[in-house]
Amino acid sequence: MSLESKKIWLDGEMVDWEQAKVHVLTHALHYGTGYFEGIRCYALEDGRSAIFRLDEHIRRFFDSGHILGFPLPYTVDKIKQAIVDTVRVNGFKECYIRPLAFLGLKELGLYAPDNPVQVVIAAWRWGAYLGEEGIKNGIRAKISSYTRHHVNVMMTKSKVSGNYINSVLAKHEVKKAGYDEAIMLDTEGYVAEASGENVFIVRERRVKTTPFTSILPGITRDSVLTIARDKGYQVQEERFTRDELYTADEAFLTGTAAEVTPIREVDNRKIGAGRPGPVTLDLQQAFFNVIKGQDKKYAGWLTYL
Ligand code: PPE
Repeated sequence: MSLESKKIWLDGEMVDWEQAKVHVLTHALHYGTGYFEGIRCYALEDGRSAIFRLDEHIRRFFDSGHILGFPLPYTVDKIKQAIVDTVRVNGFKECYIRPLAFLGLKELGLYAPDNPVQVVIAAWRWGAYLGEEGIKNGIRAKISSYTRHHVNVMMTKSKVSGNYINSVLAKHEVKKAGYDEAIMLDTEGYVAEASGENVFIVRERRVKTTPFTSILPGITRDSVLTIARDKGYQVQEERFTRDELYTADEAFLTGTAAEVTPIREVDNRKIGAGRPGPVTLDLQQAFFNVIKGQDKKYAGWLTYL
């Protein structure tokens, strides 16, 4: 992966990629006091490009700041325009977009109410997050020994930078053990989410995913739930246990970066036949059709460049 591009939007200006810098005493660097989004822009068949569910990502970006109490110092329209401009100025047909807001430079110490909230929007090319092979044939997951945040320890509906230490610990743990992705349990022992994705299971063609309680409310999760309902699948948002995951017919992950990635194995146990199942493949294909603009029913989810 190369993070390079021509320009990055920094505090209201387009600056050269090399110049998009902050001071080492920036508050967020010390305490994780930032929040971010991950958005994808896709090349469509007709030659245009479109950003997927931009309004929902912007809504969550503002929600994150509201929850933390460090609101964005811009309007929704300004941020939306800045995101579109960042993709355009870099000439990307397809890219991953990373808006980030964080407490900047003024004071250190936990109480720093007057530090500026700085905002960055960067974009780069990012292929299949869990690998092309993973998207096609499924990944091998492991339940992490690290528990997902308790809802009163971290604000899980806010995409806070500091929250991700928990994900980094889990991801490193399972990668070192030879697996592709970590699945984390909540403080009561139910399946919560993966290090950077939401989790779905399928049994007897019924689709189930974890409820909002302790997870990031994923926009891909919402898209897949909507598509599944529209296709007539029975859908439940209900918590489930680790052994229910083991005995599912199919399982998959959803996320902006990971898109829809099948899970073929959890803790060395095959899920179903050990390869992507029919419902997963059906939903994955439907999702790809939507993001590529091939399904007019969901055209409202695309912001054309
Ligand atoms: N849970 C977590 C913890 C999470 O980080 C993500 C996104 C999701 C669920 C799925 O949310 P959504 O993208 O709205 O469907 N993870 C982002 C960060 C990945 C990274 O490594 O950075 C992403 O997919 O962009």
